[in-house]
Amino acid sequence: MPRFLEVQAPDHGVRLITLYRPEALNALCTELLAELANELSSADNDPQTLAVVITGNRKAFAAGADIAEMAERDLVGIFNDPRAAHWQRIAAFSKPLIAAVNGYALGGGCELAMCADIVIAGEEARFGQPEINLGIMPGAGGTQRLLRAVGKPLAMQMVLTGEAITARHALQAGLVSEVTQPELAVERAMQVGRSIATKAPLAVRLAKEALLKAGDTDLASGLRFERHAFTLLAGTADREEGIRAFQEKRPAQFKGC
Ligand code: DAK
Repeated sequence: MPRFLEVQAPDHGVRLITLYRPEALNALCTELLAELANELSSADNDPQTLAVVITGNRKAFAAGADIAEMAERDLVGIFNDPRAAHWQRIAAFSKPLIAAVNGYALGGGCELAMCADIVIAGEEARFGQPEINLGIMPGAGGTQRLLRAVGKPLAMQMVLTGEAITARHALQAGLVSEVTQPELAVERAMQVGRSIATKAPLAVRLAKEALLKAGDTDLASGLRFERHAFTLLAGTADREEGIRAFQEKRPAQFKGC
């Protein structure tokens, strides 16, 4: 049983994972990160799970890496930091990951939101990379993913000043896809997840992979990947079902094959 997560069984294909370390504003200690990486691996292998929503509480999605834990690590400790492998496993989750963010998403918390494919923010959410105030810099994607999401000027401003931005600013900048009232963020994220869960799982998986390629490859390679992925889907029963259902004017019943 995880100590720092609450996990619900899939609801219409969507598994809800809630970070639960309220006394430290969901600071991402190594154990929490390990539990999250394990939970996502298990969701990846579970055919009943077609998407995952990750959330925190009203005050904090996550206030970053655990500063007390970080203080104990010297250079060699950071060099051999087990958190890096947990972050890699989180980022490698192959199904759609939706973050429902309320409150603080700071440092590693903002980086965790950026590992998600879709981010829904409650209007009181705050996104920031305050590591610079601690004499360090982001270490889990906060320079690379943030710049790709919001562009150079805002990424520079956030990382170099450590100042957080509002949910509305994050929406305008492209860091989040929707802003809701705080109490509706999780339900809206679940709704988006349930919508995705009705689609053909192989098409969803390849579409996610192709979209992620756009962020880390040149256009010609990205287009080549898209073309191959598109072609692969021509061999699936779900493609046949999708087209037939359209022609027969009925909802498609996808099977993931
Ligand atoms: N770590 C540990 N404890 C934290 C914490 C954190 N990041 N954030 C908050 N807490 C704890 C506080 O110490 C306090 O505990 P008690 O004193 O009650 O025991 C409790 O949560 C409530 O916090 P506050 O009393 O401070 O609450 P306030 O409402 O007054 O302020 C705040 C909320 C979010 C503005 C403030 O707590 C704050 O500034 N927190 C720190 C935010 C921060 O600097 N985050 C960045 C951390 S550095 C890497 C991967 C990732 C990273 C690095 C490397 N590798 C794989 C290499 C990431 C680094 C970071 O995220």
